[in-house]
Amino acid sequence: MDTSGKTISCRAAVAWAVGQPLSLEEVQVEPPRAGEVRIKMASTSICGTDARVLKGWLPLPFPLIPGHEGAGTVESVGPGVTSVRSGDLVLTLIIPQCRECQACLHPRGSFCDKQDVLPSSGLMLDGSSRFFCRGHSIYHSFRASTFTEFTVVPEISVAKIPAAAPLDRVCLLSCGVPTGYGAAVHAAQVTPGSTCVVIGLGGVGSAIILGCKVSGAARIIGVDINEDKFPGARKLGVTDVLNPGRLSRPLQEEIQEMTGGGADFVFEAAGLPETLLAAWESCHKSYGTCLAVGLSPDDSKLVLNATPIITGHTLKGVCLGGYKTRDCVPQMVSDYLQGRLDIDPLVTHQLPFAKLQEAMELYRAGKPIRCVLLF
Ligand code: PAD
Ligand code: ZN
Repeated sequence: MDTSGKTISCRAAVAWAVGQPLSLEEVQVEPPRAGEVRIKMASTSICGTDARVLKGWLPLPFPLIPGHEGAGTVESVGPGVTSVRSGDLVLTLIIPQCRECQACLHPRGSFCDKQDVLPSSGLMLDGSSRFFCRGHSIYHSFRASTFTEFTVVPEISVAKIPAAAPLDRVCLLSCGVPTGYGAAVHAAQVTPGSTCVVIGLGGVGSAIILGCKVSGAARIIGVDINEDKFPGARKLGVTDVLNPGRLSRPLQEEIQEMTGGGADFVFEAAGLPETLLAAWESCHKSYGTCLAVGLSPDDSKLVLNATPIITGHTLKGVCLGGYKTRDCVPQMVSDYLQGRLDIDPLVTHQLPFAKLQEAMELYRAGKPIRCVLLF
């Protein structure tokens, strides 16, 4: 049946309010307007950012359809869309690339002005929503809602990927993997022989490990309060593990001693101000680099001692690996297809979309690195 130009009714997860369980509902998805793309989702995975949205740690308007890490097939496109057409395989992008704004035009800029993360309107670029449920207009999350059989996103938030890409895997390449891998390889430019620390060994932290390893790091210290994450991290390349809950002194003091004065690269991927401070204070004070990758709760503050700032270490924030997303994400999919980037170990769980509640439970229990939901 040709659905283009028509409103589609389908199943989606709606978060009606902060802290409430997700509710599987029948929703109406309007056709894409100018510069928009409607996607039939094939897979999505649960990213730490989604959990933060649902807990109210990020100020998004509710009710909303969560999710942003997804893969699917273009169902139809709105007027003026030229980069994809019906039938193309695509990934949704939490950070768009409009190729027109100051950030996009700058060689090092990646946080496109047309993003909807910080701050979040929950609406498409024209200020309206494409989702309806039981007579209510439903907000989008980051203009990338993926916990739905069909979604509408801006063309600038879509990465076209090769037709051979396995959609049940490459959804990870929509957010978590470029975020972590890019933080190590692209933003930090981890050097061979270096000592790296990764705080938070979830999907993003695991991708950071992949990036450190491929860059030739000699030592990778993995840090997590959940020791169930240690065996998987060791398989990916972590050489030492630390549980801050079992240390008799602050994490930064432990790392300073273990490394004889601080690490070359420290990645924060737990998304808390206290772990970010520990990460900063774990760097070598002269030449270390601290990468802030995790998203701390809205309005949390990072308070640094001002005097030692001058000693030479660097604090750098990085979003989606610092990549220009539409240019770089398809390249990562090609790297995966050609065996240069192995993301398969990161998919530890797979469930049908109908079992989203179970997947959320597994996430809350700290079980998966990534749980992929299949539509
Ligand atoms: P996740 O929940 O899979 O992993 C977080 C890990 O941190 C878990 O293994 C936790 O056990 C661990 N953790 C929690 N508290 C602590 C602590 N005090 N000390 C050490 N470890 C701890 O999430 P994720 O890997 O999907 O995402 C991690 C963060 O990155 C999160 O804040 C998310 O919002 C952020 C993110 N940022 C971007 C970006 O572009 N900057 C993209 C995607 C995710
Ligand atoms: Zn832009």
